[in-house]
Amino acid sequence: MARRTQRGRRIGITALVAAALSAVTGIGPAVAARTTATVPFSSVLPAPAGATPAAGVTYTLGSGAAISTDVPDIGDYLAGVLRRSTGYPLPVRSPSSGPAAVSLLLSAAPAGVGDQGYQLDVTRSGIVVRAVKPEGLFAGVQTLLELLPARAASSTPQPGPWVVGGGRIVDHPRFAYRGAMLDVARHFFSVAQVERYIDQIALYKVNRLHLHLADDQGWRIAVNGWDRLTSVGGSTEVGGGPGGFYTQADYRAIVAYAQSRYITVIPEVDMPGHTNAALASYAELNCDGQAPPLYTGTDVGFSSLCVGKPITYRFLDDVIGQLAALTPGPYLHIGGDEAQSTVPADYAAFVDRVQQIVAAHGKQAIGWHDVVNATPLPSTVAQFWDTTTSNTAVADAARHGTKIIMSPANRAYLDMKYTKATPLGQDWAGLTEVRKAYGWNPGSYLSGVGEPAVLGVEAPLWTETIVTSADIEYMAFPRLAAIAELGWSPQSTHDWTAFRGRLAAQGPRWTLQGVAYYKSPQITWPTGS
Ligand code: NGO
Repeated sequence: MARRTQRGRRIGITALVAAALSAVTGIGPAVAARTTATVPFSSVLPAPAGATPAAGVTYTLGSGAAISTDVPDIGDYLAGVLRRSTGYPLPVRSPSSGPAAVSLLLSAAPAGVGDQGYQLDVTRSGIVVRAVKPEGLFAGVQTLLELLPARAASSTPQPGPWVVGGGRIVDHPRFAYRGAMLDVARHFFSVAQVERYIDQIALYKVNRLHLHLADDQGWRIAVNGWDRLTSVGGSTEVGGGPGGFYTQADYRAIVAYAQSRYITVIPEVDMPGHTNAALASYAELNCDGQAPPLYTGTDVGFSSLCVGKPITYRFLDDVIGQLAALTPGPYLHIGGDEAQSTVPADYAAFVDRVQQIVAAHGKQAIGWHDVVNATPLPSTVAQFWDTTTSNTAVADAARHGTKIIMSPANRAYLDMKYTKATPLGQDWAGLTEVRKAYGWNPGSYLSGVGEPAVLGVEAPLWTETIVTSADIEYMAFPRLAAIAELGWSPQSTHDWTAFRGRLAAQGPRWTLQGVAYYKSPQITWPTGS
């Protein structure tokens, strides 16, 4: 009995290795098990700007491998991931203590990689990542992790060998801003759930996490002096669940965790509309002095802060001031969308005034593109979220210097259903299968908004129908990877067939990581993923 169990287990592991290898090579299990096939450079997602494989050259990470690094935290991150899957000790040390299997260096990177790029060399004697800045080094580490066999993504020890194909990758992003947004207002997500998502998006070189912290259904961030925002406004969510909120300490923990993955958190408090939770918490914020009831439905456009009352701006100065103090990055998002309950003149006056408050606290405002109907400050960024490919007001703003973040709802919204049969999500912007999410060019999509006006791309996940981490993952993956690639990779690499292959290679990794991704029939997922 014991022998049979033992044998069964051994067969299980062999099959797992074969499946993992066949996953990355496309070779059948019987062949894959006998080869030391490496992950081709063409599997790296997002596609690098330049990659030159060296035929016949490989490097094998052995049990005695060490990591030397100019940035200890990045060495620890890499070692932390690989210790779990390899079971090797992987000591992390300074480059001054001699050569190591993996070197992460802030020296001698080609200038062309800029602040966010890197160069990665795999030779017979080791692996070297070079960058100008730590964020570039971190991006290079993500590429290295993708070049290791898929089983490196496992959180439990897997059998070697850990072979990496030789060559050089010189890589840098197309856009500086590559974002994901999570709506924690419609449904609340805990610090641990947000950190889980941070870990997942970091793999694809996403460097901004926009948190939608307040909406009609919930206020999710503690503001000193305004306790009812969270005790009342944070007490429910869509469907009437318990809601929740972040203390400022919780929020700092999210910001620090994101920073450790080179991701900047951008907080959003939506205004003047989408404010029922605040209006329900404080009667004095309402023009008629009456607090409305809490709201747990999914309608939009029915609430507005009282634009004419001085207390509105005292309130916003406290909110924006405290958020600014919690935010190391340059941006605060002020929402500004769907203000159907605010007359246009009031809306413009309100947005103009709020931009000044943001500036007074040392930050730049981002607003949904509706804010171009006010007078954007030169520093204000507009986030395009419509389903059209032309918008005169946005094009005019871009012509006058406003930078644009591209989140077209019918391409980049992760809450749209994939197909009619998708159990989660909405379809107001259409159905968005992976090919549609990938098939557009952020640098020319919106007429009159050319590449120089585009700061980057962002994939928002609104959570009217999203309740668990598995729900997040089902809607985000694989589409988040598509938007991340549009943000990072040069347009010259844009190719659906090649992208399908890169995406397929992620399947076994997501499976090992326990990511509940959507197995789109548009992708040929490897067996066992
Ligand atoms: C719209 C709306 C949100 C919804 C979302 C759902 C924007 C910017 N405002 O996008 O309130 O949650 O659609 O897809």
